[in-house]
Amino acid sequence: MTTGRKLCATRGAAAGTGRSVLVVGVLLLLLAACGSGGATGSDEGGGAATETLNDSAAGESLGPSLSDRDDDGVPDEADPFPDDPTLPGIALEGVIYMNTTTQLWTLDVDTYKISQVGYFGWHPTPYHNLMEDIALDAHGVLYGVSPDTLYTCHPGTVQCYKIADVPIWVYGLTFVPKGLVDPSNEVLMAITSDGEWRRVDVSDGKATLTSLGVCGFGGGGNGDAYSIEGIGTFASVDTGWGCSIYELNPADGSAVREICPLPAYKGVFGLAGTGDTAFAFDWNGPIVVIDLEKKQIIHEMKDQWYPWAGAAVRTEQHGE
Ligand SMILES: [Ca+2]
Ligand SMILES: [Ca+2]
Repeated sequence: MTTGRKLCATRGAAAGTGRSVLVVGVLLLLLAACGSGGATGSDEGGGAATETLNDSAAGESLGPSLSDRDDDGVPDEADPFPDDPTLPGIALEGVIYMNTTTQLWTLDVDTYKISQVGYFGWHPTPYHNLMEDIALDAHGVLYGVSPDTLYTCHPGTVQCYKIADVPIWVYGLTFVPKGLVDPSNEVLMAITSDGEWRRVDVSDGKATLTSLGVCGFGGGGNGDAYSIEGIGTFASVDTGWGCSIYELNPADGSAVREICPLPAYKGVFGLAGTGDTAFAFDWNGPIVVIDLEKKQIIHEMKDQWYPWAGAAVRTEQHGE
């Protein structure tokens, strides 16, 4: 549905109900103990999982426990399925994940090779939904948002399980490391159709989206954002004449600096990165590699036509 809505040049008009804002704000307690970074086996899980994220895992402050009672590498507080060792699955470290509305892909940050992981499966609803964007937490738990639902998705089987209803259309989804928005918790943030930077909190299967400010400089809807501990928070912003990559203040979404305008790209709906490198994924297919320090494009991949809708990378990176 309305697959062109996120085009930078048309976002304002395509926002539909205008000021209605879809923000998914899920606060997850993410403790420092990151898992081993193990690969997500595609043969894992996806089976008889709980179909809705329990509230204890999403949105509520829990005690400072490091317990991982199902021993799957995801602490209970961050585990949507704390008694199921097959879910939620752990994403690879040092890998960019990106999505179309129907498929999950990965990008090797060294070789730039892209690989299809698979088609999203939707639970409990049997019908197809459309994935607007994805986000990864510090533990490698993958989340995704459709026009009306927040999911957690196994990054190997690509089966998605409903967490909460989402009241506002989300364009971009990212976790922000602890200490930036919340002093002790990692926080899920959304960029909504009106360009607001919103915290996502989940309770009783409902997502509440609380605006912390306007994303970027307030120039309308935006594409995506990512945030990595010790590196920064970055977003693709609609400047009105094309997209541009900005560094954001994660506390309120305001622009810290413009890094690299991308006037040739009108639909950078996916943004992720590693170290000093950002990867911008355009709705029309191109992938643009940007050096954040040199503030310039260092590589462009224009030979593919997958309609990128979002991207994600873990908020903690080790040994990169
Ligand atoms: Ca666990
Ligand atoms: Ca589990």
